[in-house]
Formats: sequence, C-alpha cells, structure tokens
Amino acid sequence: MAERTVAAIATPNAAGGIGIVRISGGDALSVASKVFVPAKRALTLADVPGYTALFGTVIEATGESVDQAICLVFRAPASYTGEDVVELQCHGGMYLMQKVLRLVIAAGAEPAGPGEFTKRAFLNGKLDLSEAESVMNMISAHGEQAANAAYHALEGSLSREIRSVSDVFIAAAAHMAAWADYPDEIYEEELDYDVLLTNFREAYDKLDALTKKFDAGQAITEGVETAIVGRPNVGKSTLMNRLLQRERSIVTSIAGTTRDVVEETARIGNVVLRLADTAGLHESEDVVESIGIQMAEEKLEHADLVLAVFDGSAPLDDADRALLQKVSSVENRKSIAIINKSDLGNVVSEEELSPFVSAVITLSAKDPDCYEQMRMLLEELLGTADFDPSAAMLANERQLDCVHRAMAAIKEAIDGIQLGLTMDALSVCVDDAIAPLLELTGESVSDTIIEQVFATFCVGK
Ligand SMILES: Nc1nc2c(ncn2[C@@H]2O[C@H](COP(=O)(O)OP(=O)(O)O)[C@@H](O)[C@H]2O)c(=O)[nH]1
Ligand SMILES: [Mg+2]
Repeated sequence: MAERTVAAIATPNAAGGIGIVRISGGDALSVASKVFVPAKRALTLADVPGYTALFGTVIEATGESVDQAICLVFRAPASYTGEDVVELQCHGGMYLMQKVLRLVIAAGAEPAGPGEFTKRAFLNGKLDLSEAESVMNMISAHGEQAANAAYHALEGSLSREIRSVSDVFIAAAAHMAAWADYPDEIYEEELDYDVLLTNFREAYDKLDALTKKFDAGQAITEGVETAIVGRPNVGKSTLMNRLLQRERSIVTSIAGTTRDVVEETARIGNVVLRLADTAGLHESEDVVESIGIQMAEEKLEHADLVLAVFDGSAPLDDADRALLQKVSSVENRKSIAIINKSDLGNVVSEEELSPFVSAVITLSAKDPDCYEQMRMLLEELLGTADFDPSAAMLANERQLDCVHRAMAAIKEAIDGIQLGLTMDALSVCVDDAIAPLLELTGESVSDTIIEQVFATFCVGK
C-alpha cells in the first residue's frame, strides 16, 4: 500500500522523562535520517536492520543540534503499523517534542490523524477491528480488571468467539450455495435441518451470553453514570464521600448544603461509578438551590444507575414518595434504595421501597463498614462479581449493535427452519447473520465505520 508517511507525538501532551515522536510509512527511514544523526557516524538509518536502537542527535535543517535521542528502527512488516516505523525518543519537554515533530514534518512526513497508527495496523492486518478498539480501552482503563479485559480482547478473545460463531454461518452459506448449484448432489449431513437448528441455536446462545455480559463489562471498563438523589439532609453527600473514601462533598446538618452537582469517579471493587452527588429534591424558594434541584432532576432522569437515599429514622414523606415514583418511571434502569441512618433506629421498612427499585439496602453512611455492604450489592446488581477478564467481552455499543443484528437474523433462521422455509429463503437469513459479525471484527466493513472507530482515538496512537 503506497501510503503517506505520517508522524505524531505518541506520548501524552505533558512534560515527561521521555517523549516519543513516531513516524510510520514508506519514507519513515529517509524522513528520520534528515532529522537524526547517529553518534556512530558510520551507521546510516537506511541500512540498519529492524529492531535497531541508535543513540544520536536530533538536528535542525541547518545542522544545529536540538536534543540527544534514541532512534528505534522497525522494518515493515515487523512493526506496530506493519509499515517502516521510526520512533525518536527524546527528552520529554512539551516545547521540545513539538519542535522535533515540526522538524519531522518539515523533512517530509505529514501529521498523523487520530488513531492513524492503529488504523494502519488494522488495514495491514496486524489486528482486527475489535482488537483495535481494545487498544483504545487499554489506554483508558481505570483499573486492573479493565486493563486485563482490554488486554485479552487485544489478544483476540472476542475475535475468536465471534469467529467461532461466524464460521458456523459461513459454512452453512457455502453448503447452501453448493446445493443451489448442484441440487442433485444432496448434502444430507451438512444441510440437515436438525443439524442446522442445533448449530444455529448454539451460535445464538454464544452471542446472547456476550450481550448479557455487556453491562457488567461496561461497569468495569467505562463506568456507570450514577446519580445520588434524595430529599435534603438524608445523607447523600455523606454516602458520596464514603464511596469515594475521602471528603469530597460538603456535609453539614443544614438542609440545602449541596447546591451544585458534585461529580467524581469512584472505583468500588470491580465497579467504576461515575458519581454525581446532587442537591436535595424538594420545593425551594432559593434561586441558586432551585437551579441545583433542576440539575438533580436531570441527573435522575439520565443516569444509568440511581442511588435513591432515604432517612430511615423518620417516616417517608411526600418528597420521598415523589422520588420513588420518578425512580421507577424509567424502564430498564437499575436503581438502589438506600435506607440511611440505621444507627438512629429504623422506621422505614425495605418492603415499602422494594416495589420501586432494583434493590434495597439499609445502612449508616457514617459507618465505614457500609462501603463493603455497598460493594457487595453493586457487584451483584451490576453482575461484576464473577467477572472473568480473560473471557470474550464486547467492548462498546458498536460491537453490541453488531451482535444484536446478527442475533435477529439467526432468530429468523431458527424460526425459518422450524417453519420449514426453503433453503433459498434460509440462505438469506444466513447471509444476514454473517454480515454484522464480519462488520464487528472488521473483516468486511465500510470505510465510514472504520473512520468512525478511529475518530474516537487520540492522535499518536
Ligand atoms: N446519625 C447519622 N447521621 C448521618 C448519617 N448520614 C448522614 N448523617 C448526617 O446527616 C446530615 C446531613 O448529611 P448530608 O450528607 O449533608 O446530607 P445531604 O443533604 O443528603 O447531602 C449531616 O449532619 C450528616 O452527618 C448516618 O448514617 N447516621
Ligand atoms: Mg448534600
């Protein structure tokens, strides 16, 4: 592939011990040789083999030295992108890195777009699309489990699972095509409806299992958008701080203390919660507080998980009941009712609240032990307790959508077999099942989707 040679700073946009400018493409070595002079003058970049590290100097066009650097040479196809790649490791000052990049571009490289290195790796068959997406997840992983899961995806756990499914349909499609051409040569074994039915059901179940694990995977990798809501003074901010394990939100006995939305990410066991502590929900005359309450209502509406807090030491009031109605009005959304202040005695029963929410828990946010109580409940509710990072896992909505479309087609095929559909009609369903699976791994995918996937990457990756 005659690609442009591109370059970008591959390290973070911040001062660091080392900064790397990566150059990839057919001219990578000749571009690098214009800006880098090896200390051993006898060596020329054009001649050194792949996997060579050279010490030397980055120079300006005038020949003036800019920085000492290590130059790493990779030769196609044995590089990240599959092309010739040169990495210049310089001292990681931000000004310096920008300067080295400018020199490299002046020497003939073009600035790399977001994710362009990984995109080239994909286009050169170094990794498939779902593996490329896991590169992104590796970078943004919050915790060990997330990084572990992304690593296994990069290493192909999802791709293998998806291929094991798509292979079933590709084989069926091939047999069906052969049958259409040579109907006399009967493919009894391969096209036996009972055998097909068994295979298709097994494939469907595999995909179904992936979708069921999706939410748990998201909770571990992306985090769950979580709103802490309740009327004033029930202990929302105390709970927020407990989950964060530090004093982030202001706690006082004065109602209306929290007026803004206080947002912070907490990792609790395997689960990542993107927490929003909000203003107490009630009628307020105060202009500032009213805006805060409005924001709380919005969080309540859009959050993926709601922690609705109640003061268990006093009977439920109208504001509590209104909140319960609101929490339960959003379908397919997880919610936990928290009966707080259990240390002060309890007049609110879990049975009163359970019809409105996914789970109820009684605790005292003041008691450090409630952290562990919350962890166990969250892991159970979000399905992360028995999470296996080495198992296949869907990494994002794009992949989930592909699986849903494949499942719909497989279901049609299964129904079709049971209705005794003709082989021709069945083969349409089979083709419909294959397409989204190939789209998931990127084996057959439109340029638009490729663009979309890599547009979410950072420059330099
Ligand atoms: N006794 C007791 N007091 C609590 C508990 N949780 C919070 N509080 C107190 O209740 C008051 C209001 O707490 P805060 O977290 O600011 O409530 P918010 O208005 O819902 O954010 C403060 O005085 C807290 O110390 C609890 O579990 N037990
Ligand atoms: Mg508060």
